[in-house]
Order: sequence, then structure tokens, then C-alpha cells
Amino acid sequence: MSDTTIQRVQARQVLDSRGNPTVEAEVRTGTGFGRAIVPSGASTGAAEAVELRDGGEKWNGKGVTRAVGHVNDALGPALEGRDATAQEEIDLLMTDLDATTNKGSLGANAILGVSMAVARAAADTLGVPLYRYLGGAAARTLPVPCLNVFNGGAHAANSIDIQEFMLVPAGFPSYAEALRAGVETYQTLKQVCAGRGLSTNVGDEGGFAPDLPTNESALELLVEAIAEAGYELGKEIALALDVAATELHREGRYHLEGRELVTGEMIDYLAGLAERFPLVSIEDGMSEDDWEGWVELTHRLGERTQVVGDDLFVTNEDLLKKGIAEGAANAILIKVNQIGTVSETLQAMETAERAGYGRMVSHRSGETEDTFISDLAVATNAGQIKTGAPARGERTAKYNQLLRIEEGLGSSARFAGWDPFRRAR
Ligand code: 2PG
Ligand code: MG
Repeated sequence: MSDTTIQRVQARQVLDSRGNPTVEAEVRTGTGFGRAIVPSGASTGAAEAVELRDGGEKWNGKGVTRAVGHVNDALGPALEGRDATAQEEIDLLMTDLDATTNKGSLGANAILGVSMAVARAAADTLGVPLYRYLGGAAARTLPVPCLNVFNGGAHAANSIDIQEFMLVPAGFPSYAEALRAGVETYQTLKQVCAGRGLSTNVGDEGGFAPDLPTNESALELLVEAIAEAGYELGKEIALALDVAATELHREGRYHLEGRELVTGEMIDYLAGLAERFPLVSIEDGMSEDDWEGWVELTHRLGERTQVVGDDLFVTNEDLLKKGIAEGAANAILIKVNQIGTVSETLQAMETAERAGYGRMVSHRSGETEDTFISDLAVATNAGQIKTGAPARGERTAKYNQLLRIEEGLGSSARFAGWDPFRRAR
């Protein structure tokens, strides 16, 4: 007999991929167990839920022992005796205990760690995979892996201002085939860079981080690598960007390639790139505080390009609703730690789906071996995931988990293919 009653909740401090402390939480039920580790961003949105750090001298102020203490002393005792399958009730109870709008008192890192570990413990107790537990019988779509192969902006110490340049291998029959094509192109890109005397050292998300004169030259190198790897540009592999424009925006101007652009000029610049390259998705093309710019960008490009709000929405259903009402963006980036609970993440995804908004599930630049987001992407049939380059263990962990899920689904597995990017087809 399975017993889903929560018996014990416990947390500890562990390390993330940048060597910073983060929260690991564990939940034990009567007959099952779940563990989860919380990720951490670098280019964070202002409205994100609060990541509680200790401050002080140890760990350069980045310790999370207070958040760990909140799990062990406050959240744990409140959850013991509850049913682990009552995810929404548990998440509500934790947000009520926190009693702030941004999870700033107990810490979103404390709350999210427990929230994810509860879901895992419930799935384990019931003996079903996490994606099945979260998504039910309808969960069977493998996402397109959007591979971030050039790292710039806040994720690398190079001269590229756009943060992420992604390969989108959607024109393949299965996730495994798409991943293979993406990996081959990534390896070819390394050779293309080395051949030109460019650095092949990697940035925070495993993508190469050479010094390049322009953003456009990065896109040209991708085009070359795709051809050299033997794939057809736009048909088999398309491209995507995360501009992370909030990071470029100061005093009302976008600082790009040594120039200062006003909103209209920035939109013209992005539209120019979308005309010259098969960009199926542009994330954070505008700053989080430039709502008018967002509406205009969506108006200009939204018919044929996915326009993704990351800093703009921070996985927050209320901000998303504002975007839907005003016509800002046509897709949302989904990061569990921006909002801080599994239920609120699922709610934001449901609202996005109902409004016809795309949903791209995402890692953070500071990651861990935790693969929760792979299961989340399949559970919600989101159809797209970005979790870095196919290199470095914390990134490949997610891509590898998706290989396992595809295999486990067998003949019922579907690959999203171009569906999520239909605007660009
Ligand atoms: C982003 C993310 C993930 P960070 O901007 O989309 O790639 O970066 O985690 O640093 O916010
Ligand atoms: Mg982003």
C-alpha cells in the first residue's frame, strides 16, 4: 500500500554550477521519497520572487543557511502529516506562511525546493514518473531542445551583447534525432570557431564565448556551422535569440555594439535580424520596463516570430495577464524559481496556453543536476525547452532526462517539431 502522508521535510546547503550555495530539499512520505535542488539566475527580472541569501562574509554573502533553516524549522513542521499529492494546498500553505507577495520572508528558494521535492515524493510514492504525475495521461510531447551555443551578455566575459544564440533543431521526427543534429552542429561550430582563431572556451551555459565584432557575425557563424554539419537552415534547424535587453537598457536607451538605440531603433534592429536570419523566437527583445516597446515589437514581429517574455513576465500569472490584455509578447518563458512554487508555475502555463501564448520551459544560468524542468516540459506539452548547450553536466542532465522520457513513452511519444514555432513557418 502506498502512503502519501508527508513524514519528514529536510533541507541542506549544496552547490550550483557557478559554485554558489543553493538549497536542496528532501521530502519523505510514508512509502516514498523526493529530492530537489533550486537553480539561480544572473540576469534576473526585477519582479522575480526573492532568493534569500545570508549576506556577510562567508560564501561572499551568498550562503543560504537562513533559507535552509526556514525549511527545517518552519515549512517542514507545517507540512508533516499532510498529503503530498495535495500540491496546490501545500504550495498555498507555504505562501501563506511566508505572508509576502514575493516570498521574501521565508525565501522563494526555501519554498520552491520543498514544492518540487513534494511533487517528486508524491510521484515516487505512487510509482509513476514525474512527468506523468504532473501531467496525467495527456503528457506525451517531447519539447524541441533550444540549444544555447554562443553565450554573451551577463553569462560570459566576452564582447557579445546578446546573451544567448540558440539552435532550434525542430525539423526532425523525434527528440533524440533533433538532439543529435543539434549536438553535431555544436561540435562543428567549435571547429568553425577554432579555424578562425576564435576562442572555444565556454560561458555559464556551456555555449562558446568568443569575442566577436557584432551580434550578426555570431549568427553568420551559426549559419555556417549548420551548413557544414550537413543540415538545412530553416528547414531542419532554425535559430533563436535571448537578447536579455533589460541588461542593455539604461536611461531609456538600449546600449548595443557601442551605440545607443531608442525603442524604435531597437525594434528596427531586431526586425532586420529577423529578416536576414531564420529566427523563430526572440526572447526579451525589449527591457522589462519598456512595456510600450514590447507591444510595438509584438505588433511588428509577432505574426511571424515567437516573441518571448522572460524578465517581462517572470512566470507570474498576473503579469502574464497584463501582457495578454495589452498584446505584449506572444509567448512566456517558464522558470520555476522566478515564481517559487510548482502550482503557480502550472497555473501560469495554463493561462498562457488558453491565450494561445507559446510556453518555453527554461533552466537558469546557475543550475544543478536537478532535472525537474525536463519532466515539467513533457507534463505540460509545452513543446520547447531551453537548457543551455549540450555540454556541461548540469545542462546535459536535462537533455539526458528527456532521452529517458522519450524512451519510456515508447510509441506514444510525440515530438513537438515546428508546432510551437508555427508563426515562423
Ligand atoms: C535567461 C536565463 C536562462 P538567467 O535570461 O533566460 O538562460 O538566464 O538564469 O541568468 O536569468
Ligand atoms: Mg532570458
